[in-house]
Amino acid sequence: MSSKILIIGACGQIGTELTARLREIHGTENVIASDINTRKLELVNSGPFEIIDAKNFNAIKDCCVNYNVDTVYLMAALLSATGEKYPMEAWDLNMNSLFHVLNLAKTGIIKKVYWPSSIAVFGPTTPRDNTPQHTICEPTTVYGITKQVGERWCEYYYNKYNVDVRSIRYPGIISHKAMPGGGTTDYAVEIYHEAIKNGNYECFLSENTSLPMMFMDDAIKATVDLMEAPADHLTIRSSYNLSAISFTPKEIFESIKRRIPEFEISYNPDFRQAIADSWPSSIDDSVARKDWNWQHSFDLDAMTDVMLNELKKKYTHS
Ligand code: VAH
Repeated sequence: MSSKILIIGACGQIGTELTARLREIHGTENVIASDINTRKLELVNSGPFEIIDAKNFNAIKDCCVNYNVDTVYLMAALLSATGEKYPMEAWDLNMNSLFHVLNLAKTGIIKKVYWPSSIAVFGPTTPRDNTPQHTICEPTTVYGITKQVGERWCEYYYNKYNVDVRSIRYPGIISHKAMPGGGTTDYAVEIYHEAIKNGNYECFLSENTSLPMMFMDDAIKATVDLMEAPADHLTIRSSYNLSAISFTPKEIFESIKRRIPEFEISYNPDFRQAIADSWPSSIDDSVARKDWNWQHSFDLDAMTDVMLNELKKKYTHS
C-alpha cells in the first residue's frame, strides 16, 4: 500500500522538487504539500495542498489525522544567513517544528520522519578537508546550532522511542526550478541566473571559498534512497554526511565562462563570508555510500550544462 506523505515547507527550494518526485513515486493524491502560505500557486494547484504553520503542533496533527499520513518530510527552516538576522525566530521554527513531528511519531500517529540537517553543523574547529561523519561539531551560526541540536534529538527519539527518523547533512544545493532562500550557498544558484540575464555577477563570497555542493537531482535521489533503505542497513540516526562536488566561486565561474565566454564576475564578500569560512571545504560521505549505496551523478560541468540550458528556456519564454 502506498505511503500517505505530508511535506511541510513544500514551497521551498528542496520542497518544491521533493513534492514533484514523491508524487511521481507514490501518486499525486498520496502526497500532501503544505506551506505557511500559498505563495507558489502552481504547487497549490498541482495536488493536495494545506496551509500549515510548521510551528503549530495542532495544525500538523490535524492534517496527519485527516489524511491518514504515515510519513512526514519536514523541510521548513530558516537557513544560515536569515538565521543570523533573526536568531530567535530561527531557533523557534527550526526546533519546535522538529519536536512537533518527532512527538507525532512517538505517539504513533505517524510512522516515519525525514528531517534535513546540513554541513552547517560543522564549525571552524572541524577538520575542513574531507570532513568525517564523526568529528568535532562546534557550529558558529544559529542555523548550525539548530541542526546540531536537532541531530541529537533525532538520535535520542530513535534510541529512546524507536522513532524511525532519517536525516541528511545537505551541502549547498543548486537548482533551477525554485530559488533558494536565505542561505550562504545561494550564490551558486544566483550566478547561473545572472549569467543568462545580465552577463555579469557580483559574488558575495571570495573567489577561493571552497564549499561542498550538490545538484538538486542528486539531493532528491539521496533523500528518496535514504527513506526507502531497509532500516537495518542504517548505522546513523543523527544525520548522514553527504556530498557530491566541492567548488569555489572561481571554479563555477570558469565552468560557466566555458559556455558563455562573455560572462564576467566580481567579488564583494559580505557577512556570509564568515559563515562560509566556518564550514568544511569537502565532506567524507563514505558511510552513506556504504550503508545505502549513495552515489552522486552530477559533476560541476554536467550541472552547469543543465542549469544554463534550463534557465535559457525559462528566460526566453518569460
Ligand atoms: C545555507 N543552503 O546556505 C543552506 C545550506 C550548507 C548550506 O545548509 O544555509
